[in-house]
Order: sequence, then C-alpha cells, then structure tokens
Amino acid sequence: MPPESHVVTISRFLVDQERRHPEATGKFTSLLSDIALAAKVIGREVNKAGLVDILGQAGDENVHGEDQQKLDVFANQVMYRALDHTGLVACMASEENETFLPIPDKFEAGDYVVIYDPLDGSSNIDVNVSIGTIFSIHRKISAGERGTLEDCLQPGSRQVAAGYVLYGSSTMLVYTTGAGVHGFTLDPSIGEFLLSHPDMRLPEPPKKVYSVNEAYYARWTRGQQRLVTHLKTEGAFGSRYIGSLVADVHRTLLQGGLFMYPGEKGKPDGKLRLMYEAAPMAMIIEQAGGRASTGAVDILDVEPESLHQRVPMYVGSRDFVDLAERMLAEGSEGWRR
Ligand code: AHM
Ligand code: MG
Repeated sequence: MPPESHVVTISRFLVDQERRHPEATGKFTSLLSDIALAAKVIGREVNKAGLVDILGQAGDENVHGEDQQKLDVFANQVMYRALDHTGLVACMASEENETFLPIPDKFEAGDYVVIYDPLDGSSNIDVNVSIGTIFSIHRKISAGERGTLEDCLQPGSRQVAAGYVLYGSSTMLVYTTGAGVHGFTLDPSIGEFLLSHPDMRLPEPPKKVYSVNEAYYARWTRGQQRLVTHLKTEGAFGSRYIGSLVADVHRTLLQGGLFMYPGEKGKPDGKLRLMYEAAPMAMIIEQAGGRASTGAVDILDVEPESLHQRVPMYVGSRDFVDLAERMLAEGSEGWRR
C-alpha cells in the first residue's frame, strides 16, 4: 500500500459520519451496515450466476436436497432476513411482494422503513450484464408500535437515505443520507466495501449522452419524439442504453447525461416503479447536483398512492432535465396531461 493512502472501510466511514451528529444513536449506522452485508451475500451469488449450467439450475435440487432458488427470489430473502430481526426496522416493502412486509411478532420493531428492489434488471443475468439492488429508507410516521402501509407510502422528499448496489465489473455500493453521495467498491479478497468515490457529483460540463429504449419511439408522445430527435440532431448527443436501471443511472452519475424512461401512449406512467426505483435514484441524483423529474414535476414530490405504482423518469444533469421538461410541455403531452 502506498504510504500516503488511507483505506477507509464502509464501517469506519459510517462511524465517522455518525460522530458528526452528537444526537445519533448508532441505529442508522447499524442499519446501513446490515444492508451492506446483504449486498455482499447477494453479490457473491450473482458472481456465480454463470456457473448454474455446471452447478445446477433454479428448480434443481442442491446438495442438501433443497430446491435451488431463482436469484431474485434469493436476493429478496437475503434483504428481508438481514433486517427483520435487528430491532431497527418498523416494516419493509419489496418489488417481489404484493403487500408490505411486517416484522414478525417474535422480533422487536424499530423506527426505520426499508423499501427495496432486491435484484433489479434480473433479466440481464443470463447475458452477464450488470444488475443491482436499490433501497429507500424512511422513518416510521404511524402512531402504533409496528409499521403499516402508511409508513411505506411517503413521498421521496421524506427519504432519510437511499442507495444502490451495482453488481458490475466490480461490486459498488453508493448511498446518500442527504449529505452528499458516497461510493464504495467491494474488495472481494478481504470482503470489505472500501471508500472509492467520496462526495460524488455529476460532472460539469456533463457528457452529452442520452439514454432511453428508443425501440419504443412509435409509442411515445410527440413531445418525447421531438426531444430525442432534437438531442441527436441539434444537440449532437451520443447515446448509451444498458437496459439495467442501476447501471444506466450509475453511468449518468459518473459522466452526466440524461436517462429517460418515458410514458407511452396507453401507458402514460411508463415502466419504472416510484417507491423502490425512481424515488431512491432521484434522491441520489439530486444529492449529486443533478435533477430527477417525471417530465412534469420533481419525482421526489410525487405523493405515492400505492406500493407498486409507476412513474415516468427523466434523471441526470440539471440542464438536460430542464430541457426535457420544456420540450415535453411544449408538446403538451406530458405525464397526466
Ligand atoms: P425489472 O424490475 O423487471 O427488472 O425491470 C426494470 C428494468 C430496469 O432495470 C431497466 O431500466 C428497465 O427495466 C428496462 O426496460 P426496457 O427493457 O423496457 O427498456
Ligand atoms: Mg426492478
């Protein structure tokens, strides 16, 4: 190790942050450490995904005579079990479960509400493309001892933290508690997340890149069609689209640009889910100096009505999101027009 370099593990970093808040109880630090542990367990299995043809597939029995699980089901259980018994969490909700997830009566419940997408982009696993876990953390607001649906249905502006884990060429955990965005890279040889990207900011000037699934062009509103045509003709933008939200947002965070998942004719809210995809990514992008919009209003201001509701998404460099909003409004065919 070069003599001047300082290795900062995620645990050290969390404790240092906690010390800046004399009122902190340490509970939040424990919660994020538990999520980091879940990320390592999920990451370990994701890295082995290419071996299933050799070692057995989902649906096969494993050596213990148990059924092997699909990775997204496995990731869902890992997240829940990492947090259910800690006494820190009031309730949870997951993309994989229809209704919100209470804490079992045998365990103490706590103050935090954790909403997650355990393995986003899981259709990309078969082709060895990066996937991710996304999490959003709120504080319980209901009066009872245990969390309820009301605690889960809070707008993104009330998140106390948000983050994602990217299982890419390296595994990275990126999170914010509203005081900047920090990124950690897993060193698999020691099993620790090490601070690699302190205080992440979208670069200025940003890279001129738009990111959208352009195959849906014919289904877009006129405003959306004009926006993309403008970006590539007059704007001289390049284009990148992975089709895996965590990877596309991570690139946008590091290089700048505009990521879009627009609404479509007959499907005005698009595909991505507000509570565990759009809202946490919006908090991260805004904390890093960018903007996150539905095309009409800030994603963080959308009042949720249900756990799995969808919302159009325009996130990235401020000027580009502003431009998108302007052009969508001119087409007068924005979201909930
Ligand atoms: P999933 O939750 O079923 O995995 O779908 C979400 C994924 C995102 O990661 C990605 O941004 C989007 O779907 C891609 O959708 P499309 O294939 O329509 O471009
Ligand atoms: Mg998802």
